[in-house]
Amino acid sequence: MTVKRQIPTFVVFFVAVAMMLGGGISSQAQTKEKPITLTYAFFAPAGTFPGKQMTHWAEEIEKRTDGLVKVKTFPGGTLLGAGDMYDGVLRGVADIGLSSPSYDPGRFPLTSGVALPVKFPNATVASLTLLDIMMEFKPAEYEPFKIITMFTGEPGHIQSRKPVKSLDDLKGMKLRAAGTGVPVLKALGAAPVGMPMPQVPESVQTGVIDGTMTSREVLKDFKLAELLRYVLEYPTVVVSFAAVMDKKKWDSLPDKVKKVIDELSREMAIWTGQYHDKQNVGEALAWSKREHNLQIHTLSKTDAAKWDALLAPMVESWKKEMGAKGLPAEKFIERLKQLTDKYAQEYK
Ligand code: DTR
Repeated sequence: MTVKRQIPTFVVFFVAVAMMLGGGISSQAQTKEKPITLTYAFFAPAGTFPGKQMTHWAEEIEKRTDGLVKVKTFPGGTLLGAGDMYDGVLRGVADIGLSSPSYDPGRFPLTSGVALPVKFPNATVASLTLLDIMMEFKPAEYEPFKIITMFTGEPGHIQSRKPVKSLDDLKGMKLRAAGTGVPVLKALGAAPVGMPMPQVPESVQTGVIDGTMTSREVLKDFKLAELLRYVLEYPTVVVSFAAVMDKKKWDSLPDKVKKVIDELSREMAIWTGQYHDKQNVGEALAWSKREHNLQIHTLSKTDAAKWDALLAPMVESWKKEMGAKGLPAEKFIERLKQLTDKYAQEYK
């Protein structure tokens, strides 16, 4: 009997000690924060400028949170592609997704206003204008998302298999653009096809398209200069990029992590614009001339004015179309111009 009673006492004692120790350890573990891992998906390769932006962001986040946040990047469409990126983020396939709202102007109507022919001088000015205007207007199209950052490339240029020197050369030419660039090509008389960037190299190779209209670094970064030997020096419209997170995921993050992400938002727009404007495009053009004898044609002033006149009505018809949807189109364009002028002074 006594033995029987002694054993439970012993057990009780050890259990009590274990609980105290365990309690101590677990309260220590509570003060030491649990690491957070964020997954970040992008549809194109890591070596392209939006991909470099993603890597840079991941490194900065890890550094600025003292390693509390780790970012796992998935470039090249390994987790999500251009078409399913934003829905994939909402489904929780990736925590953050980087894609191009310009591929789907129906879903991102107000963002499409940044892709009008408004003559941005470079990618940095367009990127800051895009980010600021979205922060100010807070359009419903981003309702389920937290915007991590936004940026654009330089205004698109026509890059083609055969030289384009006039509207006649352009007539009926099968040129690819992001969705928002399609009306531009149509107004100039080409036969436009809307298509995400990763499909372009194969479509050029198989002759589905005769060229593309986008930022010129793709000549090197997607090796397009092998087949597209001609560039027209006539800057058209930009393509926008948005990296977003699901809002519920965002709400679950600690305040200090949110603060780091928020402070990086604008920095990334500038960093990406500057890298693209000052290095990326120039290197691609030099490489394309050296390796593939790239030819650049410039429009005469009179012709450029003629082309401008063909594109000008797009702004008014966009305003009408968006106004009819109840969007603040007038104010948007007015503000877009103010911001462009402001940043053009700063980033030449
Ligand atoms: N969104 C592209 C623009 C583009 C230009 N360079 C890259 C690099 C990686 C992905 C996309 C792009 C367009 O469709 O024109």
